[in-house]
Order: sequence, then structure tokens, then C-alpha cells
Amino acid sequence: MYTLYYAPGSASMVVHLALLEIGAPHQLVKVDLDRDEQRGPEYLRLNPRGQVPTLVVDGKPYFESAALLMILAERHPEAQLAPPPGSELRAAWYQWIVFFSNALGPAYRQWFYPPDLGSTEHPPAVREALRRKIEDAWSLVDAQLAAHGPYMLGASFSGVDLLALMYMRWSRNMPRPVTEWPALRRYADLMRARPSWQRLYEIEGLTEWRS
Ligand SMILES: N[C@@H](CCC(=O)N[C@@H](CS)C(=O)NCC(=O)O)C(=O)O
Repeated sequence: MYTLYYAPGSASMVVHLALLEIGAPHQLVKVDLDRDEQRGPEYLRLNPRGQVPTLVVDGKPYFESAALLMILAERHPEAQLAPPPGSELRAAWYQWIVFFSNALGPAYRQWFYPPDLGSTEHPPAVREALRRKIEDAWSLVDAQLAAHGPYMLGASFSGVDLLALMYMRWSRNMPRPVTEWPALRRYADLMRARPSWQRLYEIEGLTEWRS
């Protein structure tokens, strides 16, 4: 039994999706970000960063969404969220997970949290630099999918696609949503058709960008 501390539509989405894909028994605990519950002493004991997600595995809490995805994939090999260890595809899987969480994750975080960079609203030059960083990363993914799709690893779906899906959703109200790139548009549609995505929308009470 896992416990996932989550907030609807947040970085916990990929972990929630992985749990649904695996079919692993889990308990959800909603963290109200509007009420700053993530900064309460009880939550900080689980996650000293004061962020969601946190996943409790065998009684021990862990944070960082991409790491949680990898932990779950490794613990449930039968769900095939990761290619076999040591394989060429596994190497590509690591590459893309780190790419998404490293190239896109921090840029999105800064885009949505100007106080992280010291202001209540980004100065135009900072906003422009972040926008470019995010769009350049998506252009690279679009090229990868156009050449080697339909999934990030080619023919087979894997956990990295769940991470990509979460980040794709976050672009929906940005100057250039991912659906404006042709291969990304097809990929978003493919991924949004998954039962786990539909189920997650029902559980988390989401509406926007469902299909
Ligand atoms: N790198 C972290 C980022 C987590 C993160 O930024 N979570 C946001 C929600 S998407 C959060 O907890 N925001 C509340 C806050 O920072 O106060 C991850 O991928 O888990």
C-alpha cells in the first residue's frame, strides 16, 4: 500500500498516473496548496521541500516526481513502465526522464512561481527566456516523436510518456501550447486516450485539457 500526497493537476500527476497504470493499491492524501498545507510542520516532516508530491513507500516518504516514477517502475516490473534493466531502451528511458525533469521541470517551476526568482511577476526578459527554454525543449521532443514515435521510446509506451503527458498539460495556457506542434499534438491525443488519464480526471476532479 502506497500513500500519495497530491494536489490536483500538480507534479503529483505523474505518480498518480503510474499508480493507476500499475493498479497498485494506494491511498491519496490531498494537500491544499491554496491553504499552504505544504508548509505545515506535519507535511514538512515528510517532505522538507514543502512541495507535492510525496510518496510513502513501505512507511518511508520520498519526494521528486521523476524519482517516484522510477521507484514505482522498478518495484512493479510486470507493469512494464520501464524497459528491461541494461537494455538500450532502458538507457533511452533514463535519458528522457532526466531530460523532462531537468530541462522542462525547473523552467516550468520558474514560469509558474516568479517568487522563486525573486519577483511577484517576471520582468519581460525573464519571461521571454523561460518561454524560449520551454519551447526549445518541446521542439526537441516534437522532432524525436516525428522521427521515432509514436511514443518517446518508439513503438512501446513507457513511464516516460506519463511524465511527458503531465508536462504537456502544463503548457495549455502558455503562449504556445504543445498542441501547436504536429507530432506533439498526435502524441497528446494518443496519451489522453489512456484509461488512466480519464480515471485521474475523475479522481482529481479536473476538467481542462481532458481530451
Ligand atoms: N521538482 C519537484 C517540483 C514539485 C513542485 O514544484 N510542486 C509544486 C506543485 S506542481 C508545489 O508543491 N507547489 C507548492 C509550493 O511550492 O509551495 C517535483 O517534480 O516533484
